[in-house]
Amino acid sequence: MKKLLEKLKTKENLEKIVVLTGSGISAESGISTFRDNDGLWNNYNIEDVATYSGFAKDPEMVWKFYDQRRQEIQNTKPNKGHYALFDLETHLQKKNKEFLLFTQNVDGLHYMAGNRNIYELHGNLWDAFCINCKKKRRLNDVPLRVLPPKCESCKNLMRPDVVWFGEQLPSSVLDKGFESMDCDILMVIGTSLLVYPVAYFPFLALKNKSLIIEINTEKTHASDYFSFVKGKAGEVLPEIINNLKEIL
Ligand code: BV8
Ligand code: ZN
Repeated sequence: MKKLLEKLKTKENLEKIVVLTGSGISAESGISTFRDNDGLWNNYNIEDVATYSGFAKDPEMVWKFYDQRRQEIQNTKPNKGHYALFDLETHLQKKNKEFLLFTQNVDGLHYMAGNRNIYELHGNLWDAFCINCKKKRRLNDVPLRVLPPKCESCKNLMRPDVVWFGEQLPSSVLDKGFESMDCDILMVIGTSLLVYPVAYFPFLALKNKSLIIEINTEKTHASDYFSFVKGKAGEVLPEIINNLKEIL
């Protein structure tokens, strides 16, 4: 942390701060990550629950998986790591500087913490859309009364509004992500950087000479290229952001 704070002091005219988060930022809110020991992918087979073919084979089972996660998330709230990012966005807005938050998370906790300039790269499990007419719907009932939910207009099957493996990310968020990697600072928080194409983002920022601050409870395959801060997001983010606010 000390080395990072020294480095920050040398930085001037910082105008654009970008953040990329993964499930690790929600861990202290009590939401399971994917690849930690107690992670989701240890208890479920990705093929069965996070691909279109798994959904087509057994929509009810996939809906149970997502409804189970919505029930887990419903009783949680943002943690200090989320609120530190809200604090940063508020501060940068007052200074007329740019702040963009890209998240791989589908839990909606960044919105709950008050952030607004959010790009949900992998969708949001509070929304669903019809596989036939694409009509979208916000899912407010937790748990869902009818599983799997049907489209109110054409009575066809609804699916969770998330990006499954093998599905393209919406070009609106993906293109915005790629173009935003030309920034002064990129903060990479709580992600194993194992899912593509999002895992390319920090390397693009590196090419653009951004300062990359990685916050994680353990080193990832890319940490040696970044300013790595070992720690829980909820514990180290507030201190880093307080120091950032002094120079922004
Ligand atoms: C696509 C959505 C192609 C729903 C998810 C190269 C290019 C393009 C694609 C690929 C490629 N190589 C391989 C692929 C295919 C695939 C892929 O990346 N596979 C991987 C596994 C190798 N990619 C895709 O399929 C993507 N689609 O590119 O389509 C295409 C092109 C043209 C036409 C058609 C298709 C789609 C990927 C999106 C998949 N959907 N989820 C849902 O959530 O259920 S991915 C899933 O992984 C989640 O979204 C999750 O957010 C994401 C990343 O995981 P992390 O967030 O990083 O979580 P993880 O548990 O791994 O790590 C947590 C980290 O936090 C750890 O490092 C831990 O140490 C740390 N931590 C823990 N506690 C804390 C902490 N840190 C700080 N504080 C703490 N307290
Ligand atoms: Zn429909």
